[in-house]
Amino acid sequence: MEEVKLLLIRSSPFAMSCALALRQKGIKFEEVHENSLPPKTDRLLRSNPVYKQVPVLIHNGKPVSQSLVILEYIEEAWPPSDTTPSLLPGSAYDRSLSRFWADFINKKFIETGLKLMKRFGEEHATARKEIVEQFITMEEGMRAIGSEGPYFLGDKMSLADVALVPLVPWLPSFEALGELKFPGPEQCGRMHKWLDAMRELPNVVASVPPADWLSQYTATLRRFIAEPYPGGA
Ligand SMILES: N[C@@H](CCC(=O)N[C@@H](CS)C(=O)NCC(=O)O)C(=O)O
Repeated sequence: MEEVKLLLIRSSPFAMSCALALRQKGIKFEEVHENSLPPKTDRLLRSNPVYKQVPVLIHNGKPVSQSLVILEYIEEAWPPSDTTPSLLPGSAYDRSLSRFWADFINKKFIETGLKLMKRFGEEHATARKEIVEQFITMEEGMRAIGSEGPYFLGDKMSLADVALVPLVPWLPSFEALGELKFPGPEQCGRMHKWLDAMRELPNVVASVPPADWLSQYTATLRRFIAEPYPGGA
């Protein structure tokens, strides 16, 4: 009997991607909620001693960390079969595209979005500008691939979609934290088609928190980051 646990915090975009990948593969797993504020648990420090961050996948007692590594691990540990879908497209070139966009989303887009919550001043102003540019870059990327969608590369979900799924609940938070508005369907039709399709999927709904809850949480956390000890010395 396999034992699969995912260490996460509910707001973590990277954890949402791992949870969706597990659900797409049909793998039963336990969600283990870590502290969203210090202190970190011994369990987290032991299982991810290098980065000390969530998400961590623990498969039969063995920890795997860094969400892109976890996603690749899930694809390899539960390989495609008649009953298990692949998270990668069929051709080597399309697989490279899916990995390329998953990497861009993970290292650029989501990290820029998190700066809207954590950073102030010039860094915040730069992030506000960059995140809108990156949204448009993804629209252009989808159009260059040339498929109708609704997924990033076409009619099947792949790593690029799994990496981007945190945008489903985080979009209103990014807009509020950055005091910005992403381009609408008239300018970014493929991105909005993607968002509309992803919002309807039961595995997505199960893997992301409600957008309203997240907006309140991120606004509170930003206030806390700005002034960790209100009224304190
Ligand atoms: N590159 C990592 C990023 C993970 C990450 O930033 N995790 C955040 C939550 S979203 C975290 O654990 N932050 C707590 C900390 O860094 O102390 C990945 O893709 O897994």
